Amino acid sequence: MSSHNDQLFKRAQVHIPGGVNSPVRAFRAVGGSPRFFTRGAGPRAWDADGQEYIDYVCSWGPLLHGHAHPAIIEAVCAVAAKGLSFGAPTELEIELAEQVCALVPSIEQVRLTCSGTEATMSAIRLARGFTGRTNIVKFDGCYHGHGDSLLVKAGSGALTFGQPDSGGVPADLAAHTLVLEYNQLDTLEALFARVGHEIAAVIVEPVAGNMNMVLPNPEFLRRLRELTTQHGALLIFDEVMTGFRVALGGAQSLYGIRPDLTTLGKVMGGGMPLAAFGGRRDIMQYLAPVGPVYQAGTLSGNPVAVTAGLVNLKLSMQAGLYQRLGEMTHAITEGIASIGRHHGIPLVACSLGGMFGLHFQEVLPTNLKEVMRSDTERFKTFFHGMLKAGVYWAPSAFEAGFVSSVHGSTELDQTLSAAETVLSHMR
Ligand code: HOZ
Repeated sequence: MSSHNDQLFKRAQVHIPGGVNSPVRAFRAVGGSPRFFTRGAGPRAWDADGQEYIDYVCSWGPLLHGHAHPAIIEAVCAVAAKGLSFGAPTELEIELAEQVCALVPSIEQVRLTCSGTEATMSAIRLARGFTGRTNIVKFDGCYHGHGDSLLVKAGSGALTFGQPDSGGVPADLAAHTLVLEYNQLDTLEALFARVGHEIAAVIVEPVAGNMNMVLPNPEFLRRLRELTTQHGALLIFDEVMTGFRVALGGAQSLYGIRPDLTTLGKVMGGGMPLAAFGGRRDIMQYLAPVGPVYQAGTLSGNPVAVTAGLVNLKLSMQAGLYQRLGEMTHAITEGIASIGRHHGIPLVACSLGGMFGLHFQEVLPTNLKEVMRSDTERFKTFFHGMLKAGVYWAPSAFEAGFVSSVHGSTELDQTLSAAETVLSHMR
């Protein structure tokens, strides 16, 4: 007899392309039916068959304090009762803008959007408008949402499905996106020496999280800052994934780099559709209504989403939170990797704050080419074994994982014991 998940997946495919509203969710990279979730609480979530999972996807990052945190739910319900949307300003947006600027000092002004994609595509338009230049630089395997200019050699779902260059993106437009290898200095230097004066912006995930997780070489980030400054190009840090997740001040606070523009999302919205882009005041002043670069949104700054974000950030400011989160994430991921190696399976892990990568190979990759050496067949076996044991992992070898502040020692023990069972049978 097929499960409720199977039945729902079959039904979903009739009226929704692929049965999902975002491709990676379809489980195509791992096979089987996606889990249709019915509820979540803290570090756990339950599917349509009533199966319980420890959740390491955390809605792909936003749930820094787990599912349905009581403080967030209470605040969201209270504000929702007063009206869902006005299409006009509210005081809540000012509070969130003040909070974001205080926590991320490179952001002097900020504009709220509904998704990370909107934030990155708006940041690119703003950079082009500000500099009067057209070309942008991105890195192979970095994903910056699905805006046309950015779906070139993209990571995440585009990579999972082997289509890093999407159909429907005009070749003329893609030609203005120059792609380099992540963490590689010589090609970066050479490109800037050749056409630095034509580059509007370099956009980068300061910690890559859409080709699994890849740590930056600090020198790579430092040189990016120097070269962009020297050539009058803008440096955009895409911190949609890393913002308020690897540290309260984002990856830029850990690596000591001040980008010109930053994009944020995920944790900033606490699970609601909310994102932002912001940065230097002189650049942000190019935005309409004060400047010539247009950008808008009916639901931008939505009061319910902003409230969820405000409470999520407030919870994130508890003393010692990122220290504890980092230790827990490290214990879980290093624990799994060492179990793998103990059983003769090449497995390495990296983590920062509540974000992690697990690669089925001997050494930590530093760019996409190296990421591609991972054993995706082993990942599939691991994924399904863990799923069966009640541990929910991202259904792709090319996604990062996430731990919340409410994952505790019970989740650690249960996860490691599941990993022992799964990995010991995988040789
Ligand atoms: N591309 C997203 C993760 N990097 C997946 C979003 C989703 O399916 O919700």
